[in-house]
Amino acid sequence: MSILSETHKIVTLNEFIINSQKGFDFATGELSGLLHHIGLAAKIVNREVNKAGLVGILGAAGSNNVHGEDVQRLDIFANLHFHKAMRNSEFCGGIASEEDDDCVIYEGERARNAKYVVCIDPLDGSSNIDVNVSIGTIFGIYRRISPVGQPCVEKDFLQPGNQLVAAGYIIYGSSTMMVYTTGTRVNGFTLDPSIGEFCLSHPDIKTPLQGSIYSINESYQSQFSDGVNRYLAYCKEIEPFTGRPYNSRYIGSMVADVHRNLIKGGIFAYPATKDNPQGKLRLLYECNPLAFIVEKAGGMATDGKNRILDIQPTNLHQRLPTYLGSTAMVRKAMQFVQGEE
Ligand code: AHM
Ligand code: MG
Repeated sequence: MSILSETHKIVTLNEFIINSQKGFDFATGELSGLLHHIGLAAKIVNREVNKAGLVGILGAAGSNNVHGEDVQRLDIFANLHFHKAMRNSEFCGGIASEEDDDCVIYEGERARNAKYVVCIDPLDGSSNIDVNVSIGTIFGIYRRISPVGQPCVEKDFLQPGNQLVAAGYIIYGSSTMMVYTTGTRVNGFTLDPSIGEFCLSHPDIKTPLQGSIYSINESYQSQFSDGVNRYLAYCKEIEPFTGRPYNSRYIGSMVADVHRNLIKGGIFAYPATKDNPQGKLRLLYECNPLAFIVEKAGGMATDGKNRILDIQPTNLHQRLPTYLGSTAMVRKAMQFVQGEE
């Protein structure tokens, strides 16, 4: 007779979402429904990302494929499918997406009565999309502030990250993972393609206080401030007691860089440059959701001075300098950026 150990029980994303909801007496299931639909869209996008290498066979973006269908760019495809998923969930009043100039407000009674709005970068890491390097989806979910019963408005999306109800990312990499938090623990689920389910693989992720990886595009060195350049020199100094020199790792897909550092410990930075005084990354759908996750895993996220999650957005696509990851490393970087080192 063999006994199946409790520890080997497979927990799927949907089972996990439903079980988590049971912990809240007044939960209506709407947030659970949203998360379920995000997981569904992620699987559809994952299927398409996996086919990206077959472009020569299936047809390049912008052309017709052998079936006479339009071949879409993957980022447009991802945007469309996350829109579809959110609209079909009936729990989302609208989306602010990197792919759309304005927020998209859904019509109809269910959308007017929906409690939540979503900020999303449907497919981040555009330079890596066509070359088989990890890319990702980033999302943040807010409770709307406009009255339920009316269409959502732009100010529903312009909330500081400290108001996030849930945030997460999907990484399409050597395996596909969804990592999310509803404000307590950060949990990671790996897609098992053989059964088509995300399965709990990384429960209660905690990021190390101190790591040994720094992730930054050093080719902008001539455009960084003196403080940032002094910090880069510090990362490369030989100082065995503090684990330096740190390892340089930069994929150019924020989700992949942040995910690796979250697990192993490290700092990810995209500072201001002379050409882009606000950096490159977008507050609403890149920085805030990842800052929320990093903080909930025990890390820290700042623009060099202020906590990212406390910044009041004024514009859907606003950018900001970003430093996030292991708390001790981010603190040190801030000292350099602020000229204290
Ligand atoms: P994107 O939204 O056009 O994909 O740009 C965001 C990406 C991030 O994932 C990544 O960290 C950064 O851009 C890389 O930019 P750079 O090539 O300037 O280093
Ligand atoms: Mg992006």
